[in-house]
Formats: sequence, C-alpha cells, structure tokens
Amino acid sequence: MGDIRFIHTADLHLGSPFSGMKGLKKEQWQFVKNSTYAAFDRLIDYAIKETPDFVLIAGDIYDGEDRSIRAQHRFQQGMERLADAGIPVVLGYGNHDHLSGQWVRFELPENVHVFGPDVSQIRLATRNGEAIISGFSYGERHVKRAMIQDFLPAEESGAFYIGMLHGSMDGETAHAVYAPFTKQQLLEKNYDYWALGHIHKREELHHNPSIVYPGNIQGRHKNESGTKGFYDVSLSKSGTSLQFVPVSAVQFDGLSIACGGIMHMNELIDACRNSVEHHLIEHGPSILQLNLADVDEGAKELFEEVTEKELRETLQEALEELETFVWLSSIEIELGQEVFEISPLAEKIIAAMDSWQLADWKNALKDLYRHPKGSRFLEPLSDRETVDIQAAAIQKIRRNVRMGE
Ligand SMILES: [Mn+2]
Repeated sequence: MGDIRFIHTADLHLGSPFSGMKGLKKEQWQFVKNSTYAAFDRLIDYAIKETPDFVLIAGDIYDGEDRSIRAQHRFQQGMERLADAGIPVVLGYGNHDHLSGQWVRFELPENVHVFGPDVSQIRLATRNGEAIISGFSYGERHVKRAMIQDFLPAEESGAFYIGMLHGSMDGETAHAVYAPFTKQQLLEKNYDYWALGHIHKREELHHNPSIVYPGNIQGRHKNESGTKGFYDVSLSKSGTSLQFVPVSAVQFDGLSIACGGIMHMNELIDACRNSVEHHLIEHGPSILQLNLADVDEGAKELFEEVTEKELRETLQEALEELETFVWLSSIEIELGQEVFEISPLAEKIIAAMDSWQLADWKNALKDLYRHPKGSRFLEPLSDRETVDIQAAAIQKIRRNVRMGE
C-alpha cells in the first residue's frame, strides 16, 4: 500500500458574527466579517490545486445552529467546486451546527458524505487502498456521552482506518466538555489517524498514530491568536506526515512596544507604527492588542492626560496609511508597580479577586451569563477565561482607581 493524502480541517465557523468589535469603518468591518469565508475559499483553492484523495471536516462548519443562508450558500459553492474536481468530502456536524437546529435546506452534491447522529462508517476507495472513516454528527447541541465507545476497532489490515471526532479530552477544563475521550481510548481502536475537532488551537496529541486537532481556519477573537489553517496529511502504514497550511485572512495577535526612553507622543506614535509595520510584513492583515511595555517615568506622563480610546483612535489613524489591513482592538499600558501609586482600595479589590474561584466568577458575572439575549453568544465560563477577565479587570482598576479617588 502506498500513501493516501487528505485534508483534515475542522471548526470553519462560517458566518461568525465577530460581535464586540467596535469602531470599525464599514469596509474594515466587511473585511473582518468576510474572513471565515475567505479562509474557507483558500482551503478549497488549495484542495483543487493539490487534489488530495479526500477532505475531512470534523465539525462546526457553521457558527450557529441556524446555519445562516449566506454561510450555507458559500459552503455549498465550495462543495460543488470540489465535486467538479472529483474530490470526495466526509463531514460530521459539531456542537455549533448540530442536527436539531432550524435552517433552510440546501442539497449538498453527491461527493459529500455526511455522518448521522450515531457512529457509522463511510468507505472511500482511493488510488492506494481503501479508507474506512468512522464518525458521527451531533444530534443535539450538548452531546455529553462518550461517543468513543461506539467506534468499532480496526480489523482489516488492508485498509486505512480514520476516526473523526468532534469533542474534548476527558478532564480538559478550558472548554465545555463534549463527547469526552481519553488518548488511551483512541489508541485502543488501532486506527491509523484521528481527525479531531472542537478545540480551536491546533495540536498533535499523539504521533504514530497521529491524533490531531487542526484548530480553526480563522481566529474569531483575541484568544484565538496567531496563524490559523488546516493539515495536509500523507498517511502510510509506516507513518504520517503532517503539513500545516495557513489560510486565515486576518489574524489576532498581541504586539509589545518598548516605551523606555520615550518622552514625546510623536515618538510613541512612530515606535508603534514601525512595530506594527514589521508585524504586518511578517503576518499579513492583523487585529492587534498593543501592549505598551517598559513605561518609565518619562513615558508615564504621556498617558496621564489621554484616555485609552483617544490614544487608540490616534494610533489607528496613524496606521491608516499602511496598505495592509490592521485594527487596534485595545491598548494595554504596562505600568510597573512603582510607576503608579495604587490606592489602598484598589489593592483590596485586586487581592479579593485573587482568591476567587470559578464559582465566585460565575456569581459576579451572572447578570451577563443569564441575560436572555447575550447569553447565547457566550461559551460556558472556564478557568482559562477567568484568568483573562481577571487580568483585564486588574488593569482597569490600576488605571482608574488611583490615590485619593
Ligand atoms: Mn468549534
């Protein structure tokens, strides 16, 4: 048997609303909102150029259970382009686009094989042998059962066995746990490859056989930073080679600017523009959180009279002349403890927050999480998110609650 070659992608989240991004001009907003589609089109272009044996999509094709008509239309077009190129697709739906949602029906072309809510097998003949692909779609949003138990172990030595599973490792606390599995459970099936989805950060959990999260193809917020894409996989009975293919149309990143020695605002603006320009040359269109670091006494005075909003708008304007898309989503000013005198009240609040457990955060944020309209856009609160929220809260408190206030 020779190699088989396939594309492993997941979490396309077509139609992501990118809500919460404020102040973008109309064209900038269009550019960001179109990014999931642009990344998807690049994936399809790549497949047509490289002609793999098939394409696997491990869940969350759509961002919402209502599968917007626009998102479905764009997906349909992509699948038809693959049909014309003779490339089969195997997919399962995930927790975001589970089968119990309400949506307008589209009929996908015949090259597209879709898993039902129970674990089943799809067999594909390739130039170098048969691939037996096992998987399922989410019948409803919350699949908490260990679906791994229903996957049949590999038994035919003449075929490639691939498992497709949208879910998370048992004990993983940073995300809502769906269809939980352990690495051992996957390995016991004796498959040649595990094509996972759900976790948006790419990671190879195991090599030989490979157990892989490709991550999403387009970041949707600051916690999905860096370049995003999918894997081009070559699989043989002796091993696997994974090639990451970047396709994100815009990437989220943090960028640190050293402010030591800066005395005037024009110097700061120049320093920011230079750093941002370098970043864009290397990474392309970006949404950046600027971190102004090493703020000494001289630089500190510059920030006393301006609000973060004013500063951000001014810097954004200064970046407008660059050809590549860039948006400053926030500016953090890293102040050493000695630079700003923090009031005893602020100290107390920060210390109290430090001892909070997840349950305390849930209590503090309950108005938001129980909001009838807002709550459906939120993923369940996790320990990891509370770390981010706490860091942001501390920064706000440090800046706003000063001595004598
Ligand atoms: Mn997802």
